[in-house]
Amino acid sequence: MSQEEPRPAQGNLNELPDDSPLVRDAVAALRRRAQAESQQPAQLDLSHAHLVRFLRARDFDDDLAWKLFKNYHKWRAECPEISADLRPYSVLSLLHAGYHGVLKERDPTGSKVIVYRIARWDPKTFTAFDVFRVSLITSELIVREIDTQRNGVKVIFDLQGWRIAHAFQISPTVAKRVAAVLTDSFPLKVRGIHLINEPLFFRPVFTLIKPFLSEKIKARIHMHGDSYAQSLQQHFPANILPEEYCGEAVSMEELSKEWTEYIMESASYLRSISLLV
Ligand code: VIV
Repeated sequence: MSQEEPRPAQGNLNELPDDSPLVRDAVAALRRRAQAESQQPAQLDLSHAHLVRFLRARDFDDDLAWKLFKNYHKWRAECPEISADLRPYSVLSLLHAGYHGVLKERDPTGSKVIVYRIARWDPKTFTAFDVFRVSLITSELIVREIDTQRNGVKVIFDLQGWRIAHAFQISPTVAKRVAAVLTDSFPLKVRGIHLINEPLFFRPVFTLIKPFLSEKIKARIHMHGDSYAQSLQQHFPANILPEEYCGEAVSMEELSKEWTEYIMESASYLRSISLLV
């Protein structure tokens, strides 16, 4: 521990920049632990940029950050169908169909906001694994931003168009994997999950996922139904929401086009963090 800075209360370490000595010390400690305790340390990314996100996601609690680090690498190794190849080519037409977009503005608490539109997912063409990979790709890109490491993410799922064919894709294995990334297997704080236009027969799918979720995450899930305008705006101001969702910001079409371009520009980074290419 360096002496120059007084140590702030644990949560406040999250306010410190990457080059702060206290942050560097915590990263170095996590690196030593990974080197000492993992089977194949040579294959791990032990860079500052990679390690610091686990610390910020757990407010610099060393033990929780280490647990999250292990869970993340275990999850990725166990789910090759989703995570082995993060190059965007396999999901290109899903991206072009406008399946998701990332809002330009953060919400008032600083969270990054992602909107997914199930109606743009054709379950005959894309499996749940493909669709999941889109979320993983976008998560890997946004987690590089320091404000996202600090303030986490909120997602809005527009479940309009949810059909039996979608529900069939959500096997117990997929449900477990969804629950794992939401709770303790990805270095992003999940600050809110907002479902809109959810049909009645989405319930069974939610029932499948629920037992694997922590109380904390369950409390952050909001179901808004199809007259969502007011209740959604209690969480997100209209000026950051896309026009399709009663907001005043640019359209989903625009957002999803821009985010797709950003994903394509990031293809070589995504390749570099893939496991098998
Ligand atoms: O991927 O922070 C049945 C979040 C999400 C992520 C990932 C990270 C993350 C918030 C999810 C949310 C979406 C990777 C890091 C879990 C991918 C979901 C893929 C499935 C196949 C979509 C089908 C629709 C769901 C409906 C919503 C379920 C909620 C209870 C999340």
